[in-house]
Order: sequence, then C-alpha cells, then structure tokens
Amino acid sequence: MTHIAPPAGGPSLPQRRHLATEIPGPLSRELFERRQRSVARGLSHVLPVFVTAAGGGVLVDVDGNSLIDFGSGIAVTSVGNSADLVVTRVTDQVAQFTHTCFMVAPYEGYVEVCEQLNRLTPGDHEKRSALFNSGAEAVENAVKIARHATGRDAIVVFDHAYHGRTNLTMAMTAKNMPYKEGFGPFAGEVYRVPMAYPFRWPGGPARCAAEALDVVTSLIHAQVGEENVAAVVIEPVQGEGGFIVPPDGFLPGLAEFCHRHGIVFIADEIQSGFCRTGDWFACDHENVVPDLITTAKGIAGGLPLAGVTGRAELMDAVHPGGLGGTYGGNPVACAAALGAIETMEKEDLADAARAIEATMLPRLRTLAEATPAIGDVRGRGAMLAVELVRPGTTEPDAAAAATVAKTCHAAGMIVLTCGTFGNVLRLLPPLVIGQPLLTEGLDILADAFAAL
Ligand code: PLZ
Repeated sequence: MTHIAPPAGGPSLPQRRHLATEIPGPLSRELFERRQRSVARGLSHVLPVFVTAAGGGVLVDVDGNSLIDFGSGIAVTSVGNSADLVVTRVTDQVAQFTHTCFMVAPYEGYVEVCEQLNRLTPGDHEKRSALFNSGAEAVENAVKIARHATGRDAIVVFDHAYHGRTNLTMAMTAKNMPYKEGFGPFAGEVYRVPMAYPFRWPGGPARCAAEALDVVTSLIHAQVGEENVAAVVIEPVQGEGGFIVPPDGFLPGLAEFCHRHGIVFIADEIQSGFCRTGDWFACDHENVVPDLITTAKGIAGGLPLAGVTGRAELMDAVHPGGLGGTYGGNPVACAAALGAIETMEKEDLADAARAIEATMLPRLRTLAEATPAIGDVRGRGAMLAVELVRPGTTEPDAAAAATVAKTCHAAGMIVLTCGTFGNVLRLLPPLVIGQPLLTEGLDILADAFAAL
C-alpha cells in the first residue's frame, strides 16, 4: 500500500475538515483487513479510519482525510492531541529515564502529580494521592481503600453507572451489553440504586428533584444497612450511561448522607474531571467535597494515567505495600500530566469548556425544537448530549442515534453515542477546539438531523 506522508500532528496541524476520499478511505479499509486478521474481534471501533496525526480539533487519517473531532478519544485529549507542553515534557522525560517502578525507586514527577491532584481536587483538607494506569484500576483502588479504612464490605452504585471492565468494576457498571455479557460471575457486595435521571424519572424532572435522594437513601437503609456500606460511588455527571446530570441538590444531599453514616463518598470523575464540565471537577459546580475522587482520561493529554485522591486519614489507613503496581504513575505519563495540567491552567480550559457550552447548548436547544426525535438536551461545559426518542414518547431510539452518528462520520466528523439504551449522542470536543470547527461541527450535526 502507498502511504501518503502524514503531516506533523499537534496544535500546528491545519484546523480544517477535508475529505480526500470516502470515509473510511481505501488505505483505511486495507488496514482494517489486516486488523481483522490480527486483532481480537472483541475490540470494536466507532469509525475505522486509521489515524496518522491529530491536534487541536482534528484527526488526520492515512487517506489524507481531516476529520473534526467531537470525541477527544472519549474525553481524554482535552488539551488537544500532542499539546506542546505535553510533547516537550514527555520528550525530555523519555530521554532521561522511562521507568524505575515507583515502588522500587521513586522520582519527583510522581510526587508532583500527587501534589497537583491534592491542590486541584475539591476541598482544602489534608489529602494524599496514589497513581495507577487506567480508570478502572483507580476505581478498584478507591474501593480497596474505602473497605480497608471502614472495615465494611458493601459498595453502592447507581443505575446507568460506568466504572470499568475489570471484574470488580464490571460488577459496578450497570449495562450488560457489551460490557458484562458472558463475563461473569461478578464480584459480590455491590448494590445498585436508581439514578436521579430527570428525563426518565417517573413523573418527570420536578418529581426527580423532589424524590430521588429519599428513594436512594431509603433503599440503602432498607436493603443494605448504612452501617454495612463502605462506599457510595457515583459519577457526578454520568458518562457512558448517557451524560446524565442529577438535579441540583442531589449530590450535596448524598454526600451529606454518607458523611452522617461514616460512608466514604467516592466521586468517579474519570470522564467529567479536568475542566471537561467547565470547572476543574464536576463536583465543584455545587461545592461537593468527595472523600475520595478518581481521575484519569483528561489528566495526561492521552498518556495512560489515573489517580485516587482523598482524605489523608482514609488514604493513609492502608498499610505500606497495600497499594501499588508495576507501571502506576509511570514517569513518562507523569510528565504528560504535568504538561497537561500546566496547559489547562495557562489556557484556562475550564473557561474554554464554558465557552463551548455557550456556543453549543443554544444551537442544540434550537435543533431540539425543530426535531421531534430529540427528547432531551443536557450536559455541562464540553460534556453535552442529545437523547433520541420515538417522537412524542420517551421510548429510546438507538437506531436514530446510530443513523445520525453515521451521517456525521460520513461527512468527516467523529461523534460518539452512549447511554444504557444506546440512544444518546454525546459531544466531547477537545477544549482547545477553535470556534470555526465547533460551528462547522454543529452545522454537520444539524444536517444529519435534518436528513433523519
Ligand atoms: N469511570 C466514569 O468513563 C471510562 C470506557 C470506554 P478506563 N469510560 C470509557 C470503553 O468502552 O471501555 C471510565 C469512565 C468512568 C471509569 C472508566 C474506566 O476507565 O481507563 O477505561 O479503565
């Protein structure tokens, strides 16, 4: 196959949509054939274009197509792909040393990332952090810490929750297909309660705001017993489950309930954290201070890194040697995180996320008025979504969501779907995306809805 010499990635990549071939093009299709013969079937793709460069708000593929990126690799490249400060810090670190294992011989970068996490996460109490490789691993470790610190077993999670694909986190994740189907038996002592989901709460959003906290806390009381609960784990804005934003008051009430009963309140901010929702963390919106918070994705500009941060007395309850792993807090990933955090602060990317919301949300609301298939528009910052239903009902329409996504893909834009019922289109542009691409992306989306 003849490769086109790829352009250099990063912020200098031309910020334009350009279709050189159909999507996916012939070279991507050729690579896909190789992929089919070599890579396990269990891994699937949103869009099988093979990427050669990315930066700002675009991805460039082997066929020379330049696609608008409304996915950020699932909320990861908030600072953009190959952001300058990530590249320089990573390059310097790679040339210096690549690995010692923090448990064998430590290095400053790990400590510095923990200092930054302790400083940036909600609450000004004394904190400690520990670093891991993936979001699921961070969630597992948060649960380990909560169980160890409380001496209790039960973990409470929510409908529509997503916490990962390891055995414990599969048990915590709500949706069966594709995450859990055939992969059991699952870890025990995980209890699920309803999520405060305004659009789908029986009786509607007002009833949700009035009732949800009572429903959840009385279920915990009756079916688990507060004194048995080690932790309540919640995504303050749910991600994979459908970008579900609980009504104001729900999270503060839940945190207060946990506090009253000695339950560790764990916020899983793996998708919602690091400026995505227009604050450093989604919890900041209502000044909710979790006891433990899990982070990953946006933390390191695309390199694999995750963290658990929390109250010093909880984190330090675990005996020396009780936490760890070969690669957790790898020096190159830590260098990337320091570059990403510096970028977020210097460029005020929380403000950029609010500006993205200011551009997108009114357009999405207008689109919803003209489109009977749109049942709900929701989200915060650059974590926005549109839920598709059969017109005039709340019946989920996954096929319509898939059709709109496909139309966008063919037009040269990456959008992702999500939701327990697969009927939610989610919009997650990099926070550094320029206004012209954002507007063009919204035009493409509007056209795709018009063609529905
Ligand atoms: N917690 C809130 O969003 C990852 C999953 C993609 P890992 N979400 C993307 C997929 O289909 O596997 C996620 C999350 C929240 C935990 C996780 C898990 O993070 O880094 O994928 O393990």
